[in-house]
Amino acid sequence: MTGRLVVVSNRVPSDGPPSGGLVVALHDCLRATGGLWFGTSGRITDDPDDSFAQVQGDGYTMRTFDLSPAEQQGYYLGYANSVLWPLCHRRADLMALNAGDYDTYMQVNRRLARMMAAELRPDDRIWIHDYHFLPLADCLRAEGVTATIGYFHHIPFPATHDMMALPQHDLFPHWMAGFDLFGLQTQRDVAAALEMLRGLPGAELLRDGTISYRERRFEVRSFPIGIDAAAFAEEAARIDGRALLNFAPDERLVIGVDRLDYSKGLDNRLRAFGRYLRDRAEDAPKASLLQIAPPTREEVDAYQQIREDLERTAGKVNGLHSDLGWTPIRYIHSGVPRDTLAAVYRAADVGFVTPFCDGMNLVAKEFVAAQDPDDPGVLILSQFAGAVEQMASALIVNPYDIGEMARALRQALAMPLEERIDRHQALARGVFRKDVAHWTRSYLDTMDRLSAARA
Ligand code: GDG
Repeated sequence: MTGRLVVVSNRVPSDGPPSGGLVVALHDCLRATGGLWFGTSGRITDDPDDSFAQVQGDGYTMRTFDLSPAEQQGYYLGYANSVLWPLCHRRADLMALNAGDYDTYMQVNRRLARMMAAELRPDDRIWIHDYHFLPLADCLRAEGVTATIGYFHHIPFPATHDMMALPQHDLFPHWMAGFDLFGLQTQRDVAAALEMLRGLPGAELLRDGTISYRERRFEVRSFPIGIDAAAFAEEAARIDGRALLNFAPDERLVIGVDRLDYSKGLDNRLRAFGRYLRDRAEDAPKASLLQIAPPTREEVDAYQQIREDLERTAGKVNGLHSDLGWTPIRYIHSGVPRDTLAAVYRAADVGFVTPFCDGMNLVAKEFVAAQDPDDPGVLILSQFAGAVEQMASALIVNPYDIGEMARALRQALAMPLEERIDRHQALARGVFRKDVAHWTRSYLDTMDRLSAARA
């Protein structure tokens, strides 16, 4: 075991007890090993200085920094969320390219590297999270940091063809090479990354799986993220979700839970549900769709249309199919507390998870963990969610094919108990074994192996 664990993520849980799988998992690791957690404070101040505020965590310390309004715009809303996010989600057409945003993104990464370098030790293990900080290792190297640095990309790795749409595409491998370990969600992502590197002058894929590029060597591997399945299952069984929902006894429930993001395939999902209602036989179960869709990144142009589209589609379906006592789509445009969410998953007959493109998709895993094993619901899962590599026993659908999704709903709602149990058991085995603790352990063990090999 080497030195301290140092985590970097865009936000840190400095406002209160950590919630959400990833944050809790990182919190648990840091508590066990002690260490530092760097990230933005969430405060936008006119003239932020080059110093961290210190927030005491449980057994570790958080160091937060403020952003200026221009940094929030260029680094966060601009390059990270209006360029890298769409690029990595096969929506290069939505990229808002703007040289100034790229410069600001680099400035924030350089500023953070400068501030961090003063605090780091050579035996630290540094674990950087997500696309906000792709160039951070390279910037830290420029500050003379020699410690082992790992990165985890929570979102998909872009296909080589899409990557060419990024004006800085030639820098991407250079950023990757600043890390010792470049972690991705799936085998599919690893294949995409290796394809890009294979064609690159100066890059060599060595026999042992490492990549040599210019002066550096690094590894690209997949570490599919999990959830804290045991805790989530316990939470789900605590409250009666059906009582919360005020449903008719014979009414069946389909659930969708997503940030309101164009990558999540929400409009097609609502259309597929409408198609199911249109085509269902007289005696088919009466099903309602509860779609929980809290808004995100509302300041980004590409997000403004989604809400309108969804409201229109939900209105159309409800207009066609509602009756005096029943509204088939319940659409909630705000977040719900985590314990309510867990209970509602458990009460649902179908988990409807249909993104066009998703790094992993934790909702699919949460839905499975929350089910009653003796009477489980059925998971319908997009072939384009990273989770599909581990969840072959779900009903796998193409989120562009409305008819196929409608048929999957029919199949799920009519599925006999025995088949539901078989499928659920197979899915639950993976979700409980490959939980978030397994994910952090396997990532950090790989980092330790790399540090030991370099020592
Ligand atoms: C990124 C990648 C990858 C949603 N609504 C509410 C709520 N949520 C929670 C869910 C789930 C989380 O938010 C969403 O996680 P996802 O994995 O589905 O998607 P992203 O936010 O896009 O996450 C993704 C993930 O990073 C981890 O690596 O899987 O592919 O895009 O936990 O439950 N939670 C509460 N109320 C809500 O209304 N409490």
